[in-house]
Amino acid sequence: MKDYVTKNIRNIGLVGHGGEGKTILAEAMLYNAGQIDRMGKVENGNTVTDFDSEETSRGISVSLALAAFEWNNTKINIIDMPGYFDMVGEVFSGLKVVDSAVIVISATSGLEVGAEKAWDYCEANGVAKMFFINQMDKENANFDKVLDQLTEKYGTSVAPIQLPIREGGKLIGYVDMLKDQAYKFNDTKFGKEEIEIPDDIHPHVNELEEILMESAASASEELMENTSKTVSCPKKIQSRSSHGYHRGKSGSCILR
Ligand SMILES: Nc1nc2c(ncn2[C@@H]2O[C@H](COP(=O)(O)OP(=O)(O)OP(=O)(O)O)[C@@H](O)[C@H]2O)c(=O)[nH]1
Ligand SMILES: [Mg+2]
Repeated sequence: MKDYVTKNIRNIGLVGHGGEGKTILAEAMLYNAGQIDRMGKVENGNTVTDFDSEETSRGISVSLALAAFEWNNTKINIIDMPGYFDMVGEVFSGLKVVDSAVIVISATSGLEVGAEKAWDYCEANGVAKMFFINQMDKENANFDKVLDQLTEKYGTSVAPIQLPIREGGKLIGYVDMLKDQAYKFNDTKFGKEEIEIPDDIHPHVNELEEILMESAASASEELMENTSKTVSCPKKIQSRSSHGYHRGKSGSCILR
């Protein structure tokens, strides 16, 4: 891999309750970035980050593992950490070296104690965090329920940056809240096409946009002063809310 200057390196930890999909998320990131040709399976013991014999025999992560890929000229170092409590020492070690963390939550089981603990450990270590709501392909996935659980627990510091679009119980695309744009998946590799935001979720998007602005603004005084100017101008939210996320170490967003 080539050399990168510090500003083009990110160290990101994957944390959360056991079995929510951290290792498979790491695998999907590596695949999407072109770092691996095919995605492995935890059950087959052939993923990049679950490789030692205990992990492959038990089907769970036992120790933290590092993987790296390039995305938009930035080197992303991913540290996949175990979710089961017996291995919590690995999480403490991992959080010492990351700048930010993704707390992975299943859209079927919702907010579990392991995710709550991960949030607390990130707070204790001053690590910026975002939630990734995973397993959205499952029939009983319930994004809104998980979002409600998170806002109830963590207030307006949590705001969605992507919303799922489902049709007939299947995930068919998403709304990028920062770009104010909807996408539908298509058959090409990683393929997606731009679509209009569906009518049934349009009011929801407007409502959540305001929460997103408030959340970003609360992480930065400068943004707080400008919030009223930006709410009516969604395209500008992107740079401003990312700025708020990076400035506010406790800022958090929902990715999917
Ligand atoms: N359908 C579906 N299954 C998933 C998804 N993500 C993970 N899984 C499955 O869930 C199981 C657990 O996934 P892992 O990636 O090992 O979960 P983990 O969070 O890394 O688990 P620990 O490291 O042991 O805490 C595996 O059988 C995965 O194939 C998903 O998005 N959809
Ligand atoms: Mg794992």
